[in-house]
Amino acid sequence: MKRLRLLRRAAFMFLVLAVGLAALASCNKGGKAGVTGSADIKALMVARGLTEDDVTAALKTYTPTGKKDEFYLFASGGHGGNMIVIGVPSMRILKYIAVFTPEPWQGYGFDQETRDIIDAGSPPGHPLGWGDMHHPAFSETNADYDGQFIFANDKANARLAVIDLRDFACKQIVQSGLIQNDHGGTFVTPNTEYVIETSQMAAPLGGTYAPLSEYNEKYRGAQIYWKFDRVKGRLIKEESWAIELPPYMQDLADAGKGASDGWSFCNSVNTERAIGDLQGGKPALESGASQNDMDFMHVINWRKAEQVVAAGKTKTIAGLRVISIETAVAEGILALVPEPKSPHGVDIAPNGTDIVVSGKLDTHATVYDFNKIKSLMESKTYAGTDPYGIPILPFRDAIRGQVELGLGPLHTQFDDKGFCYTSIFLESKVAKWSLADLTLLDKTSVHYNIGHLSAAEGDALHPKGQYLIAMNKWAIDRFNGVGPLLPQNFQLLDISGDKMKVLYDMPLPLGEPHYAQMISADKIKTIEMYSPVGMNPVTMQPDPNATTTEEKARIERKADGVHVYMTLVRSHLNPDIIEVKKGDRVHIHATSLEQALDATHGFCIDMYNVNLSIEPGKVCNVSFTADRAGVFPYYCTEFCSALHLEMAGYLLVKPD
Ligand code: CUK
Ligand code: CUA
Repeated sequence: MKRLRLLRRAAFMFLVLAVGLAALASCNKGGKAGVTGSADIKALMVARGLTEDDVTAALKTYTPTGKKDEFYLFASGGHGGNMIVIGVPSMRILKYIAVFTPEPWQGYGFDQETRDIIDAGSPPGHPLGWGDMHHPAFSETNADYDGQFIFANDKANARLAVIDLRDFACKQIVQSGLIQNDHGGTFVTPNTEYVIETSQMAAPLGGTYAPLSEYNEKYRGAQIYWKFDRVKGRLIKEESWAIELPPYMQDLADAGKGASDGWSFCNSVNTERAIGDLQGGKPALESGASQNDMDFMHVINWRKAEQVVAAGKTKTIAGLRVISIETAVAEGILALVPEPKSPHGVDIAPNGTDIVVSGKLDTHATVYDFNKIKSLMESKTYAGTDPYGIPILPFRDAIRGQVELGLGPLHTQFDDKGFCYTSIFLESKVAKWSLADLTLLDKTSVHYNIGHLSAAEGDALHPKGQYLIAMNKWAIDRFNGVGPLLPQNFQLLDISGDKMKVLYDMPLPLGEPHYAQMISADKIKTIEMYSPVGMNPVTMQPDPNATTTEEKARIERKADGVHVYMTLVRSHLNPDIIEVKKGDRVHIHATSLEQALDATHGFCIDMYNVNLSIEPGKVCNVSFTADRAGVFPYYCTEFCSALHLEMAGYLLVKPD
């Protein structure tokens, strides 16, 4: 590993040199005879107003044509509902992965299979058109990213998505029916046994009604442990379960690793159980929820909870097995630890024992010691219980120490050298500090209002260091104006030296990313096409409606309508004429016969909202009712060949 890094460093230095030399060469071409390259670079720097720091940053990020990035960054797309894939250090956008929101380029939400994915996570009869993606999480093996899957939550509709990293496509969306929105998710256990989802706003479990006057008695939070079947690549609700939590506002969570494997940790705010009611003359939620000096971290022994579930000590709500608070207390699997003022992030350090919590209204990061928490629970050393009978551990005995970082610390990431990086929201800064001595080492400004940050594999067992992305909420003055709705600003920081250095600004104009995870590029093994021809991209199995050779292309009239078995290959669609009667149900089964890299075809029918993306070897199925008579051209939407414009045909809908 070290060797590889050295080699990479050497390659990088060579690249820096090569870029420098190339720059010199090109400068010299136009320059006067005898003028040195460095003089020309100086002139360029003056002309563009660049400092030496700028040029160094450029050399560290510039990625010439054909060269690839060292890392992938997978960022949540916030209320854009999609995931954004970015190459690091170039900060080039590689893909938007459609997840909770239909996306026409990928045909996502337009063919039957992907429409079914979105609908499967929608409440019955209420198809959802968007989601609010917050926290992506890679699948893990032994607490390190394995590059097979990535999960993400939809805070608005309490949904989880499964994305397969073979083809960068969403394969499943689930909704539990237990909770009404989620925030503490997704987090995976060290071998992806479970994907964890936690509610934010308390509500009666199972989606039933109770007035707010019964908030303390009837409203509840919950943490759901979704069982992941890695072979099938699916979350299995029947094998999943949840643990009921008090009506505090559960916030971020993290799964233990190493020494703390088998445990999970979840922050909360609003232990005051405020409900707002401004019209009723009560304080707003923001102030009602900020009265207590301490809120609570929930500590859950999920390995033991699993046994409680197996022993049948659960109640079933919305088809999910739920451990009640009483059972959790009786079984000793749930405890609370006080946390200073309105905590937000909870992050388990690579050593598995340090738990870093930052309070939005506190200036410190607090480092809890898992071993202390565990022995306090084992010896039943409590400072009291909360109104629901949950034991509260003594704060001072549970922590290893605190480090003063600044105003509004939020989230923490780790590197490969024992350093921590915490986002400081109110100061718009990143703080670097030593985990061993709890000392602040460096602070650098970012622009502006940083939320999450993401270091290379920075929440895994073996972080990679080197790069960090500051995910800034506000861009303010960084870019050319685009009207009142500004992009977010991702800033790339070099964290390989003693001092952090901002290298690059990247505007992100699609939703509001919250968290992102960065993975070594060599861990991602994508397929180049669907093979053999006729694959269903959702099941990754041969599609029963595939048309694997052009000879089999045909139109069949069946009891349920007209079935068109279509093939696409450069540069024609077969059949290229489809004749139906007004009112016919039409089913198109389109197969790409291509097996060439990047030879994607699209398929659309004008005026019928039919739009597919048919990558090499893929099958798409779409059904619609031909309810308007007329002549409707159809065509391939991807410029696939010189005769792409001729890749077209007619749908003729005869009037009755
Ligand atoms: S939350 Cu957005 S800044 Cu949803 Cu992870 Cu902290
Ligand atoms: Cu196929 Cu254009």
